[in-house]
Amino acid sequence: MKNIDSFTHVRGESLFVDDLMLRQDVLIGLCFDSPKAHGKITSVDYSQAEALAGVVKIFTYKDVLGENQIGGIIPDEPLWAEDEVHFCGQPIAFIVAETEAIAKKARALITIEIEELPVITTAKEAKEKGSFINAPRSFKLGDSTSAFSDCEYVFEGETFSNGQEHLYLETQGCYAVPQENGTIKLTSSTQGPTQVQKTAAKVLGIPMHKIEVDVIRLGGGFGGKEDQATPWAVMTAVAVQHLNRPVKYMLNRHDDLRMTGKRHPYTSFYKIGLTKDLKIQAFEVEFLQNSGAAADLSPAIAERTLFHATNSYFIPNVSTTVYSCKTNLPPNTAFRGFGGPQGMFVIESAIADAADKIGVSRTEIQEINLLAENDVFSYGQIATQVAAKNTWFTAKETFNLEELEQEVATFNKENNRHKKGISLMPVTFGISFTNTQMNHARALIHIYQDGSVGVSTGAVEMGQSVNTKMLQVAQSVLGISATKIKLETTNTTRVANTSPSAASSTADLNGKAVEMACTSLLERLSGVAANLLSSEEKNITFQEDFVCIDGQKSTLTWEEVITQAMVERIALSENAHYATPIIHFDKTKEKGHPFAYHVYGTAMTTVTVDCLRGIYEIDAVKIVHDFGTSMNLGIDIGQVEGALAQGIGWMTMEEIAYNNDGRLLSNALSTYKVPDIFSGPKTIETIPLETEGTAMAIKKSKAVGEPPLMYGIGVYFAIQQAVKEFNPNYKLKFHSPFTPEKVLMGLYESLQ
Ligand code: LUZ
Ligand code: MOS
Repeated sequence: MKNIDSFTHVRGESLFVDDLMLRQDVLIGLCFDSPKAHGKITSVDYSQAEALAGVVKIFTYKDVLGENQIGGIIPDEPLWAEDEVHFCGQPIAFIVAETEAIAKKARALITIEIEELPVITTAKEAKEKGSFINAPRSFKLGDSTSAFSDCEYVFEGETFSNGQEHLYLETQGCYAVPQENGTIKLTSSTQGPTQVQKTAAKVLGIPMHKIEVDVIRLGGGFGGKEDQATPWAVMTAVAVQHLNRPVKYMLNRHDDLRMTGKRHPYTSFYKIGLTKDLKIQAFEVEFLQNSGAAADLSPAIAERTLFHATNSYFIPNVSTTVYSCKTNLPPNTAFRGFGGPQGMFVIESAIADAADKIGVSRTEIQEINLLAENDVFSYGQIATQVAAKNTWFTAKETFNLEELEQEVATFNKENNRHKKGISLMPVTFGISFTNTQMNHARALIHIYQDGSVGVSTGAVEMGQSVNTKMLQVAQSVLGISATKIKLETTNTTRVANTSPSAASSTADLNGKAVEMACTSLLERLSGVAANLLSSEEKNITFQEDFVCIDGQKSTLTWEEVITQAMVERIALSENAHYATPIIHFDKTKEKGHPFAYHVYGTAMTTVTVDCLRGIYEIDAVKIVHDFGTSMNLGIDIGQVEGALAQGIGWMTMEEIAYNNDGRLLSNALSTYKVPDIFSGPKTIETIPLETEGTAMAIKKSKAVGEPPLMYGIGVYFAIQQAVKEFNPNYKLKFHSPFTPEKVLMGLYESLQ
């Protein structure tokens, strides 16, 4: 089935926040944010701005009737700064005016005095100064300290992976409209409608039932709208509470880039120990996460880093610790992979380091240590239905690795201007919110009396095609044609208390709820149909809009059964709740079974480096991916390709830069480069591994959103290998992104 949004997307008819019909009395909001990264606000003068014709009101923390607090995991973030600022771009006030032009003019008229305090921009410096968000977390397996003494090889090193801008096509924004009796309807571009509702209610000091959040779809989220869609929505809500007029706020790209957090940069220190036959016996890492100025989702992201610190490898002795370091950057936040990629980059770096120093190939070490059935992860979960080796060896064979290595060796011997590198990148990614209590969802299904069906869930459509998958689930259970089913907007008055659409789990959680609700409806309708056909209820199914007896199509239609159900006063609506079984985690022991299952895969990457200019091309990325039994291979392969491109961008060209004063330098698309059609791989090939799948996944079709992002890490090591081919004196560095400048430096460092 095609993505059900494709028709309106290509015609430009799909609706986003900015497409909504506005009420005539709408006002426009705009944030005034801190020009300094850290300091005490000594004075702010709004008088000139307030005097400007068309400015209706300028809101500050003083206008908050509830709590001036938007922190989720830790309550450490004000909606609007009070007497201190902690990052450049921190919201201080919210200008509401008749037009955007007036609001902008007003913003320029606000003057502020800040007594500056010392600015920390790096995690290392924060650690030195003891500036943390919360206490560190550690996972332990075996005894790494003693295991190192039995190792033939022990290597230590440092890695850095930079942040990443989400660059959703649709920027953050919200349209807030007063309803009656103090109720406010927010149409928000959020992955977490309930989070917006809950936070708005708290800040406004009103019950949650007075806030209705509606989400049509997002023009991309990638984690950037899991937590950070909230402040803008809450600001518009506060304004509506005071003014009783609709207020709209869409951030322009500059404001969005400056004010929102990104993927967390990590500085990490590793120690890896191997036996003579290259078995990794011990692995220790200290992760320094650059969390920014407030917690946001950092503690949860730090946790996912620990969960993925050994990637697809079994290591018997592991000790990992993560520090969430408080700095004066915008609070960093969820980004596809959620700390997992940062963890995996370190183990892959450690392996590359070891291989280089021992004088063996990286793939040899990787292959010997791949995870096998019943191996234990450092957090106590036993690996089952493991496909690490299966995807690895299938990739090697299907893509003729040996032959390719020969070709590349020959190429490198014959060419000096260009060098090629190859890498294999295995990925093992845990599926479920690591916070067990978030793993639940609901669906509400209405069958209308004409036989058409409306499906509501907590799933937010953000381009990942979750609505198409929900439709497929409903269709397959009910046995009716797709045209009879409509996916409704995600709305907190229809489906309440939702978890954000995140953690790759949205289709699983919401899909299971749709499946349950449809199954209940089907049971009722089978009874109605059985009566009409004087048949046994257990022999009744529906297929392609007709009732079947013992699998034989009858002439009785879906619509006729619905008509009869109405006559018999049978309920044609159903609500279902799904909570992932089995999973649990004990944070006091840091052990448990946090993931419903894992997704596996292996990518093989070939690159060509131009050794004169330092630029490179990605010849091909070929992937064997474990989809389980994919319910929509077109959509799933699309997810693999998109995630891969995003992972490659993170590893190669997307370079976030803040200056020492904490000001974002890469604040536009002229200074922040993302992959385009020219810089992407020349070839991407994705082969589904034939596996049975798991009953924990919806229709045995495994979660696909995040895992493939980490295939992009392979590109880093392929480039590194090519640089080393040209310059044997190059000392391996693990400092991403591997930009052409860094490649060029590497090509010519210490070169005689
Ligand atoms: N969000 C979250 C996530 O709140 N918890 C998670 O475990 C997670 N994992 C991936 C992406 N978003
Ligand atoms: Mo996310 S990183 O919002 O799944």
